[in-house]
Amino acid sequence: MQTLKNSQLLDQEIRELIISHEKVAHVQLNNPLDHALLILIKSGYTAIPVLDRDYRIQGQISKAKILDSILGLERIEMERLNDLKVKDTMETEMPIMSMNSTFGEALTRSINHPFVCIEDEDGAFVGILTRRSILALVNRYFKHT
Ligand code: 4BW
Repeated sequence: MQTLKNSQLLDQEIRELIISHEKVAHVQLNNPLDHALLILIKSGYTAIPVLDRDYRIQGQISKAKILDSILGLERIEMERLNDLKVKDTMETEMPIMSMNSTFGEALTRSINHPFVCIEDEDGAFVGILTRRSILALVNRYFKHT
């Protein structure tokens, strides 16, 4: 019986857990790094998605990556923030899932990634699934079974 319940949890849809794209801080490929740093600092997040002009997911950018990219031999070269673009610095290795993915897949991805981007069937950005929302559901589940 418990096994059946566990598989119901793992097989359930992720739709209701997604933070919608309107609420997700993001930047675009051609934005200069100073703009990306501004968005990261103002939003308070460590890393955020990078989208192209057609609203497709291209990668993610983090404060750590930006700082690393302007680290000179003897000083932090702040002037480079305006020369470098998001596309020069972003990470492209990141998980992307579809709306139809299961909670089990999301749980596995969240081990190594604080958030997972979700795209629709046309490849457009729908939103993100965060480790917080995944853990909250697991917590609810174990408290009520
Ligand atoms: O501004 C914040 N509001 C709240 N309510 N919680 C926050 C905020 N900033 C950070 N937190 C908490 C969350 O629990 O710290 C955790 C780590 O944040 P992070 O990674 O290192 O910036 C947060 O965990 P989470 O909600 O599971 O989010 C995991 C990661 O997903 C975040 C960030 O990289 C990304 N993220 C979450 N919400 C986002 C977002 N990126 C863009 N826009 C959003 N709305």
